[in-house]
Amino acid sequence: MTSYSAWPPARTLRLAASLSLLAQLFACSDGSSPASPSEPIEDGTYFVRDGDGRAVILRGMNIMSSAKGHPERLPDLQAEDVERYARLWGFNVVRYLIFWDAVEPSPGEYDDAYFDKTEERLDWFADNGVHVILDMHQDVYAARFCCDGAPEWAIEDDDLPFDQNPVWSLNYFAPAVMAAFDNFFEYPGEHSDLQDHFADAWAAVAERFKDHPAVLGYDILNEPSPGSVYDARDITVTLPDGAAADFDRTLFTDFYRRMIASIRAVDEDGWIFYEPRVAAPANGQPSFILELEDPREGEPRLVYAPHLYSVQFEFNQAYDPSSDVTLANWEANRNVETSLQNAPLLLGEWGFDPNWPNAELFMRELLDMGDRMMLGWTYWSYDPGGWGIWERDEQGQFVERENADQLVRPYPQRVAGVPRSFSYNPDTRRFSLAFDPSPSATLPTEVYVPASRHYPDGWSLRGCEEASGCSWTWDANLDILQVLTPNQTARVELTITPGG
Ligand code: IDC
Repeated sequence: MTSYSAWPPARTLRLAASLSLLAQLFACSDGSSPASPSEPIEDGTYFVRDGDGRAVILRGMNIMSSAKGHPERLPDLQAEDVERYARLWGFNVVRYLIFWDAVEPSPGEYDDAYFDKTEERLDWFADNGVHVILDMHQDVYAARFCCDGAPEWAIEDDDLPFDQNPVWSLNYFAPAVMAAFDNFFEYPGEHSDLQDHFADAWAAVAERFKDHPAVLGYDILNEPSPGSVYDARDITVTLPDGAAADFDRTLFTDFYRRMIASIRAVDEDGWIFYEPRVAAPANGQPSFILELEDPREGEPRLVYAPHLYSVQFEFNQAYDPSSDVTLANWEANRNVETSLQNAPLLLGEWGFDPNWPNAELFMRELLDMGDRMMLGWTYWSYDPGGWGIWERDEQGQFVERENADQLVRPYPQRVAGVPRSFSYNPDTRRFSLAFDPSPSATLPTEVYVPASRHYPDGWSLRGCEEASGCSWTWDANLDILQVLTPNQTARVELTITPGG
């Protein structure tokens, strides 16, 4: 990662308490009407940038849920999956799940065998030009409580009861789970050693992987819960003067500051991703984390990485565009928070079952929003079937599902300047990108154009005229359009339309 600028040259890159409780929750939700969406982000600093200063738009998936239940916490993944991921779908990033219980199985002892096996997988991503965000995953604190995350020794649940709820996410309300989070976040507190261990575990991970060519950075903790202040209403709505908001501003912000410091002590260069608390923010509600600062020298490398899950869509297992305000709320609140945080955005998780009524419409609206906000995203998840874009046939072989054609679409992977807007219309297959070229750029702007998938009769490019000093090349193997705009200062507006 320190050698991020040594990344292979562009042209070699190949890349649910019971249901009734949930029903009550809707009664709690006033759906709080969205603030008017703010302007798209225009400040050039709100992008992850590569070693050449190009803005990088990150698109990919979470790999993978299967690791949670695996005895060694490894994903059901082979090298060939990674090659297909990059080549067939044009993804350039992965949010790769790692787990505290695998990293630090006993206090202060890190599992080198786990690191070695993780590295083997990271190599596959490097071989295919895919950036990796190491996501310290947890769901419901730990494996003991249904799901995944902390090691056994790091569970301080005050011996409170735990009765497993069949809906995994409702186990956050179990007294034992709430106590475990309270004890983890209270700092200084009786169990401060838990956070100290977690900070040290992150330092160990960063120390081990900071120089790995695939590793872009670290996602501090998946969907952290505020513990006992987490109220059923917090699933859908966040009140600015409520206990959850207070948690954001105090214990939660402090926690992030501590973790950032710990990672920075060993790695000055990796990008650090941080998420809002679990549930309501993903449902479009605000987060109240205070502004975080990056102690590194130079430009900050912090990325705000919220999730997006419409509780209404998931509960009804159908999308109702006339009443579901999740997307609009999400866009409005994230725009506010992004300017407060002065950080780029990455939508770290979103997903749903493609068979739910109106799933296609929801995906279209979300993808359009993602382009409008120029954000990176990682879909949940790469696992076959379910919400995924592929499945295994009876012989166990890979088969793409129909929703792949929707998820895979043109996007600018690297922009040699300040991206101003981009969009793709799946009906007309028209893609457009506007950016202000950087006069010092030597490497090209790169656009992923899934040619055989979306342009079987070819495509044409407009807006790159020789007379203005623009030139372009097409890499048919990688489906990458490279556009060079040396010495150009005027805004570049590229358009791709079907037909040769
Ligand atoms: C889900 C998996 C599911 C598993 C559950 C608990 O899809 O098979 O039983 O976790 O481990 C999240 C979490 C993510 C969830 C995902 C989908 O970060 O781990 O995966 N989700 O429910 N937050 C909101 C949704």
